[in-house]
Amino acid sequence: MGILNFTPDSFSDGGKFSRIDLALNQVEQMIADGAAIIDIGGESTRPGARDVTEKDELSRVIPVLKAINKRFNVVVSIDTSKSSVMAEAIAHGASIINDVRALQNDGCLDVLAQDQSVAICLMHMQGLPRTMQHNPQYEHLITDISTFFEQRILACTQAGISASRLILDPGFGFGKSLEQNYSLLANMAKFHALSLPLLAGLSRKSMIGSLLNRDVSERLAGSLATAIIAAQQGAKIIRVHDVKETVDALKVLHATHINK
Ligand code: 9MG
Repeated sequence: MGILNFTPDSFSDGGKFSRIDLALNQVEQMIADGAAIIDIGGESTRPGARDVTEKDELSRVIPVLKAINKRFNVVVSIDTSKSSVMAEAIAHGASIINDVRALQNDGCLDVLAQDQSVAICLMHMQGLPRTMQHNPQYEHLITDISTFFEQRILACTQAGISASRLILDPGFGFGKSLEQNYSLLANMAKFHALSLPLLAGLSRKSMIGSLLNRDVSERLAGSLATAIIAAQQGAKIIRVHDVKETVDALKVLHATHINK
């Protein structure tokens, strides 16, 4: 899964047309590099990030979604927690809804229950982006996150959303300390007990920067290492910025499986 951030700081300048053009070039490159899914986000969920209005998020995400679907035949995922953005995205051909708030916001379950085709990524987050990294606490990291997943799966099925549409993501960096993040990565395979596909998003995250003392522009090697570990733990989707390098690394891993 290649990341396309469409927040104002992600493309340096220009009007809407040139920003969409730049995004399309980036998508074209990610597809050529081997991305099977493009994840478009119009809201920053970085630690400390502030909320975005519905109007702003819609005006960022929908035009680029339409442009991508017009030009490419690729699975598009929309990273949003707003029911109105979900509804519009589905109406314009999104195939996956990637919700870092796991459909807990008002109206999200209903919107996803009305459509039976799109897949849904339910991510775990403790707290909210603005404050989530202020001393996160767990009784038992893996059990607490598993319990959260069970509750959200139940909420989905009770709302009429089939569990077969769900993907689970433990949410690296979302309300987890450095130690908790690495413990989560080491134990990711435990979530297979819930019998749903797993997604891992680790690319360039501060858990890599803090461990290696690397600025965000210097985290490629660390990101590749985490991608491989997540894949070895059975993650089916790896959400990354550096598609070409990650696909190469995953091909090497797969060759060892084929030739075992
Ligand atoms: C939007 N976003 C940022 N980080 C993410 C992660 O780790 N997983 C998912 N599903 N989405 C993310």
